[in-house]
Amino acid sequence: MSSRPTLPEWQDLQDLSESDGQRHLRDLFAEDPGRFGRFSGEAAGLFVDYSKTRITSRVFEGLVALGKAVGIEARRDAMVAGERINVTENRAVLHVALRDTAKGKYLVDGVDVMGDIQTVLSRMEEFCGEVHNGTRTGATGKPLTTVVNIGIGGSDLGPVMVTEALKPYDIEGRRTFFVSNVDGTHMAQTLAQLDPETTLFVIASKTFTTQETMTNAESAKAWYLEKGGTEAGIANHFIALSTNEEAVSAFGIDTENMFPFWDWVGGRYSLWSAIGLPIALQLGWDNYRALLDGAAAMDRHFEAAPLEENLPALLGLIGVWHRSFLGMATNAVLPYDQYLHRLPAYLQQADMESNGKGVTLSGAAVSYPTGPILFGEPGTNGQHAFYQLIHQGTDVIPCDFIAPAQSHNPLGDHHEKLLANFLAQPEALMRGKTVTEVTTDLQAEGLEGHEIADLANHKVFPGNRPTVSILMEKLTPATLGALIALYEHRIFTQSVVWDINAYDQWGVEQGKVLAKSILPELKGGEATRHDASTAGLIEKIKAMRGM
Ligand code: G6Q
Repeated sequence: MSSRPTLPEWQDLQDLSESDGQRHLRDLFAEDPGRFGRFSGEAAGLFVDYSKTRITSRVFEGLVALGKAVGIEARRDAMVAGERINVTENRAVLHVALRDTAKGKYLVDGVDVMGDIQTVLSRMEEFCGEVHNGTRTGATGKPLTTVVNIGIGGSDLGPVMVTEALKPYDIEGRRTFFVSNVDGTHMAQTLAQLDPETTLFVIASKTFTTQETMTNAESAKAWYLEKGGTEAGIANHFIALSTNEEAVSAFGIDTENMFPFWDWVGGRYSLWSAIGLPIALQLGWDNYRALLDGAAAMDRHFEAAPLEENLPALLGLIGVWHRSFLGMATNAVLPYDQYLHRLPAYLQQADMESNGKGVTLSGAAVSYPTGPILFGEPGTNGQHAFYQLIHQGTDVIPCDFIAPAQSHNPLGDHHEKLLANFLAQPEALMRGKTVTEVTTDLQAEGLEGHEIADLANHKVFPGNRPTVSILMEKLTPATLGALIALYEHRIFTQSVVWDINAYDQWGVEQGKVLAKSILPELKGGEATRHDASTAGLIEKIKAMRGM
């Protein structure tokens, strides 16, 4: 059993969850005019307001005390020092090294990895330059204007999210497609939009063994050859981003055309490595570099700021408070920016794959809830869909509201309206609406007696629903980098408090194995032992496919 709940700091918070944790935010704001100033902060171009979360001064102090007791700072320093903090895979966790090239040294097993990082970054920069200026072309001499990234999970979601988020920075005339799903529809629909002479396929896979990616890569190669490409032309049209040189060669890509990264870069933390190449190809090197620099600015804040002022650490601690002490099981991420429409999907992986764990670092069962279920959609769309449950449902769902103050598309008063919603929702979720307020409103509408009594309870909003508001001047490569790093370090902080490993993913590995064993059976092979439901479904599918 995990020992965290035996810590006096944990027990103090347990006690506070019954008292301060039950206070209504409306009252806390009324009592303390300084609440906003005290519970907000700024770092790396992001302003973070956490005053509408369910904390009091005592809870804040209790959370910081817990953070110190579990050694957040020491674990952070161990991560940055290249210690093998991913204990179940015996790996260091050094995505911070990829973006802070100015810092000098990052060691793994006493060896400085900065030289390797610089070499790959320089190769990536040179490659982008050559593609952009036309010195690197397709086999027939045409410019490579289209990139198709073939990858899944961590080798897909980051680059997809970033290229969508930073569309205003696109190099004109360039297109990037992402194919992840093994469902042939994804590949077929993409291929239908391509010209083989101008397309560069980027095969992105840390292991270069992932079934979906290898299947899609083989289909892309077959298509290229079928459309008139030659074996020799593969070198012009296929490159690899991977850690597995042998498998890349075996696939038929010259390792000259492979951009490596290292086992200390986790898949879901890899957009800062060679996996980010499609981003740089679409946006240009300077914008990719600015993304890395934005993340590095947040890293510096995380590494230097005391816990009391450390935004990622505080958001992590508040997340633990909501999740483990107040029992809130979910977290909604609500970007009020259409360009951030893939952010929830990206963070879903970052958070749920990292902190969806039930045993401690030493393998003991945890006795408290860990990683929340994360979901989200851009505002204001979500308001017309699932916000109902957030306002009046029986579960309390902490929400992150994210918005840029300035729009890339200042069309009429659209942005003011967007921002008005960005502000109105957290205020309403915090305040709620009492029965007295509802009654007054209904009276003003001319209703009376039983009409009011029939409706009043339905129109009451309990409020006291916690939200964090994250503001930036504008969505730029730098602010996006900082935002992603803010979440990465928040997730890390939570894993330290929960005493779990945020950097392995045995559930994902299990999925990769499971499908492989059923595949031969679907192709007509001998059936192995299954439960009755799985066996029955296999037979049904075969029958439907005329087998
Ligand atoms: C990420 C996970 C997982 C992984 C994919 C793709 O942290 O490990 O999402 O990124 O399964 O793996 P490959 O890059 O090895 O193909």
